[in-house]
Amino acid sequence: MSARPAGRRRRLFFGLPLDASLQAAVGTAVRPHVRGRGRRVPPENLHLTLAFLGAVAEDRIPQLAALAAGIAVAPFTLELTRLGYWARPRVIWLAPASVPPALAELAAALRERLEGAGFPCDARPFAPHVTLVRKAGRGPAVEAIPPLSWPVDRFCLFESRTEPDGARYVPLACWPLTPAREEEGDD
Ligand code: 2AM
Repeated sequence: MSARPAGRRRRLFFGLPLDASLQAAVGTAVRPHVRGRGRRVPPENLHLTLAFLGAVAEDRIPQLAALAAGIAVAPFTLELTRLGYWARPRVIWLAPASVPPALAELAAALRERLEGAGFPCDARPFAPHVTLVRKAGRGPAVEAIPPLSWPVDRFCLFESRTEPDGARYVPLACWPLTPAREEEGDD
C-alpha cells in the first residue's frame, strides 16, 4: 500500500483586507510618527488578521472556504486611530478605537468553526490590529492619529507567500459580510 503523497502546504490566515485607498491613507497618516529602524509593511500588505492558521495542506482549502461561507455577520466600521508598540514581537501597530461587537463575533465564529474542523488557532486573545512595522527598534512618536474610517464589508482567506523581496499576502477568496435581516413584524 503506498502512502498518499503529501499535498503542497500553504501558509494561510483569515483577515480583513484594506482597500488600496485606505492602505495609502494609513501609510500617509502614520509615516511621520514612525521612528528608528524597522521593516515597514508595504501598503499593499496592510491587513487585519482574524485567525492565523499557519501551514495547511492545500487540499483542505475547500473545507476552509465552506466553513467561511457559512458565517453570517453584519458589516461594521472601524475607526483606526490607536498607535502602539509590542516590544516582544517588536511591531508597531494601528488599532481601532474600539472593537465593534460584529468584529468580535466574526473572529469568534471563525475560530470556533476552525477549531471544530480541526484547524488549531492561536490561543491568545483576539487583539485586532494592523501591523505597520516589524523589527521596530522603538515605539511610535504618538499614541493616536486622527481616526481613519474603515467600512468593513468582507473578509478573506489569505496566503502568505515568501518572495525574494519579502512576504506578500494574497487573498485567495473573500466572503461578503451580510446585513442582518430585518425582523418581521408580528402585526
Ligand atoms: P502580525 O501582523 O501581528 O505579525 C500573516 O503572517 C499574518 O498572520 C500577520 O498579520 C501576523 O500577525 C499574523 N499572525 C498571527 N499569528 C502568527 C504567527 N504565529 N506567525 C506568523 N504570523 C502570525
